[in-house]
Amino acid sequence: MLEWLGLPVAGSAHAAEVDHIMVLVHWLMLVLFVGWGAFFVFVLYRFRSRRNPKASYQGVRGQFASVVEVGVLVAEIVLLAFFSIPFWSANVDAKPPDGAATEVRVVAEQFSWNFHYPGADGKFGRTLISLVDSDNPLGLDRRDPAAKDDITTINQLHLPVGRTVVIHLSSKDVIHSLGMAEMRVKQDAIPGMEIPVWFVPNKTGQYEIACSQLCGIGHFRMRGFVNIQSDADFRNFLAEEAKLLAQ
Ligand SMILES: [Cu+2]
Repeated sequence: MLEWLGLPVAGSAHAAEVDHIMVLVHWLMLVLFVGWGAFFVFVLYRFRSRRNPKASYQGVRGQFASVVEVGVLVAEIVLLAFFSIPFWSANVDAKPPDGAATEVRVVAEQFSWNFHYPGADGKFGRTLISLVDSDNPLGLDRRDPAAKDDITTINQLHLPVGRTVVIHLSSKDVIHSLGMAEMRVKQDAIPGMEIPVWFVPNKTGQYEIACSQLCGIGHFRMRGFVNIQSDADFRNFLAEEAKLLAQ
């Protein structure tokens, strides 16, 4: 089944588990599709007007339909209770503590992705709405000592491979959604909220970031890239950005 789904490369540590749940859901849906489809065709034939000139107001008799309904319900409860909920608590709720991972702020806006790295001091500098303009889309206040070494990029997210990443996701305007199919990550960005998203990328390469909520007229061009790099390449990227900043 997994090969038939045509999923993108599995690029994060939890990807296999997501794919497994997707396979199970698709099996259930396939059985339902074939089952209900066959039942529909049967009903068309069995209750054709030639054989039933007068409509039956009683409809189907017998317990078969209820038994099938209960079977579907049980399958759905099993999927939820034994797969989805344990997955959620292990991979979404169990966020690693701040400071134990590579941290990035991701701020969505119509129609681009702003990335904010804390720099060498590991502290995110202050941001102010009053400082937001086209040169400073995050409104970063460089007078704040913690902001002096902060690195910002637009539409290019760089992350080291094999290390836990914690993204602090928010939005400047409307609801967007950070969709990184290869990372098996999708999380809405909601103005006024900072939502943590964490994962461990495990394949180097460049992958697409697509906004996954229709967020306005330019939604189609709200496209970024996540670059999963070796440790050395990631450190080079930070060093180069720091050099640009110093100039
Ligand atoms: Cu968007």
